[in-house]
Amino acid sequence: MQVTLPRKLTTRLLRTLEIELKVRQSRMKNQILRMLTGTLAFLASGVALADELNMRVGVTDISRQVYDLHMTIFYICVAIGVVVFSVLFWSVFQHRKSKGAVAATFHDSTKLELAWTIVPTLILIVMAIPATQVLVAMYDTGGEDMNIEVRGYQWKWQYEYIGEGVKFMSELRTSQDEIYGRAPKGEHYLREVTQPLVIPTGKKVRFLITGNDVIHSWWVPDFGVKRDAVPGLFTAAWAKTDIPGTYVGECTELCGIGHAFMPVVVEVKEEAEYNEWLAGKKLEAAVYASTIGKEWTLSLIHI
Ligand SMILES: [Cu+2]
Repeated sequence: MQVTLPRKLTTRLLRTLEIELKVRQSRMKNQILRMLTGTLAFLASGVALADELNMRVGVTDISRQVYDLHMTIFYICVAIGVVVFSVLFWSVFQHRKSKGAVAATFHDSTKLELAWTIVPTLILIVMAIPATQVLVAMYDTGGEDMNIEVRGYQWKWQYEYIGEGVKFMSELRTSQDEIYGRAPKGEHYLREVTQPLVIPTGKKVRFLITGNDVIHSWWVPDFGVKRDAVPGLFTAAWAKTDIPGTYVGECTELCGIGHAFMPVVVEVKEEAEYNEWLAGKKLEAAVYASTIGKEWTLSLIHI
């Protein structure tokens, strides 16, 4: 039996259906938009966080090369990850049990074994080329404009400007009260020293690094320099930058109870400013040297 609805009712019904459909479509659109915005926000925050957590670019040519190498290797790893996981998930999905997939029984495939030996070897060779170039540049310590001996002590650094007669200790300046919680921690807590190492801009500075008692490690991330300070051995590193500023690092070889209390602070000054500083230090050294072997009398002390 066929029921014929009155024309008016049919039109109203159709209209209601049309409105309902439009409402649903709009809801779905909103939902998709919300999902897309959410995903984009998630990705953006991920990128911002990754940028914050990523290795710093630094201020020397070497540190920039190290950063570029790090990013190149990172992108290669991401590409490998995408390929491997795509194949993995595709295989799991394509050969699922519900589709009636039956496990293959073959084993040993010479072609496959050759492929997964040769391809990773080639990838490693591709990675080794830029890595070797950076290492060679990093260890090219010749042609320097000046030499500084960096000597690690438990638990401070000594810097000696070779040929200049300037030598001083760089010790932690943070107070014991701050360390033991008897006073609020300052802005530069554990990252401040009595006398920073000072170097000029635009000069290739060679660091001759050694240890006096145990193994320390001299690390300035912004220079791309990190070298063990081993007693009885000198290792060389170098830095050259055009950007004045204060760069902080730390000892990175567990060297005893005060390991956390021997930061490295390097001040890079414009050449004129550096020369002025060096002249002051030389004067200080001359005054100090003049007191050695001097015979002090009571009348002198009274003056
Ligand atoms: Cu140390």
